[in-house]
Amino acid sequence: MGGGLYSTNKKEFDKDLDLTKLKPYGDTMNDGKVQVSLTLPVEDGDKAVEAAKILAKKMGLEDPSVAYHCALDKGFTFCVVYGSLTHTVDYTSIQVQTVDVHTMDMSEVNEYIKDNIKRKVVVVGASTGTDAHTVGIDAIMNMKGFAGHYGLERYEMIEAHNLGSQVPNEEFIKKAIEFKADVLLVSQTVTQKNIHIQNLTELVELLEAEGLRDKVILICGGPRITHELAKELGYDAGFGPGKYADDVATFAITEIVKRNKQ
Ligand code: B12
Repeated sequence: MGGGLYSTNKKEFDKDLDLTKLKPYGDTMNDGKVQVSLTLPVEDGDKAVEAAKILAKKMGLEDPSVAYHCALDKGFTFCVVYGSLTHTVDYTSIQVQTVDVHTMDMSEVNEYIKDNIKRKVVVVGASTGTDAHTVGIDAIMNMKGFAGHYGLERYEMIEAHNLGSQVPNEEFIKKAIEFKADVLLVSQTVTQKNIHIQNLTELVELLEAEGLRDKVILICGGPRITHELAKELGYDAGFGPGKYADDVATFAITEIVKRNKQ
């Protein structure tokens, strides 16, 4: 699309691009092509396929076709539907809240801490409440890290304590006090019935009641956590997919230094 073979045609391609009426791109500009997967709780067959197409039309897909379908189990059909989206979005009007810092790598983080904080930074993390998912918090904290980014345990100037999963908020706070945490990391993966909001809110309330909220950098993360949601819930920052230990470490240590200067 952007380069290589197609680069000489880029101007032609972009000719019809109107960012106030942005549509998905499949093969040609503004064709709106999308692929959606869904599971219907009915037997696999022609009726299920037709139902998927009708639903796709209701979603705003023109000329939907079911590219693939199969029985997931008795009474459950998985469908991949392909079609052209009729809706558009005004890209120019979109505002997003993101963590606005230039991410330092591991050695830069260590140097920054040595120069500006002059002692190890203590980080305590957990997947809290009933949430049993550990892969997210491990990706951020474990020595080996994730996707080529070492975890916080690897950082010379960070003392990292990963408490694992299903840690009740009260226990999490107890450990934060015991380890004299500078930074608290909370992972929330399950969002059914907004359980993550409940859990995250309860932690803020408990920290406030203990008089600890202002003494720590409070960060949450998970597949459906955005920075905007985190701020709304009283956190200093929120990180979702595609964010790693270096992003979190950079935010936390620059925030500690900023606060100490105030
Ligand atoms: C593995 C897995 C499990 C494993 C977990 C094992 C383990 N030790 O973690 C097991 C089988 C135990 C499990 C159980 C359940 N699971 Co599950 N699980 C998954 C699965 C397949 C992968 C999750 C994962 O590991 N992702 C990889 C990590 C690296 O990604 P990540 O968490 O997003 O982390 C990144 C960022 O979000 C961020 N991040 C994450 N945390 C933090 C924290 C901080 C502080 C920061 C800064 C950043 C950060 O950094 C990471 C790296 O970029 C997902 C489906 C999927 N494909 O995503 C379902 C999924 C999460 N599970 C789901 C469900 C429903 C459950 C169960 C409730 C099922 C059930 N009915 O029993 C139980 C819940 C049990 C419980 N009490 O929590 C749903 C959640 C739906 C929802 N919206 O709530 C999913 C989405 C599956 C689905 N499509 O329905 N699950």
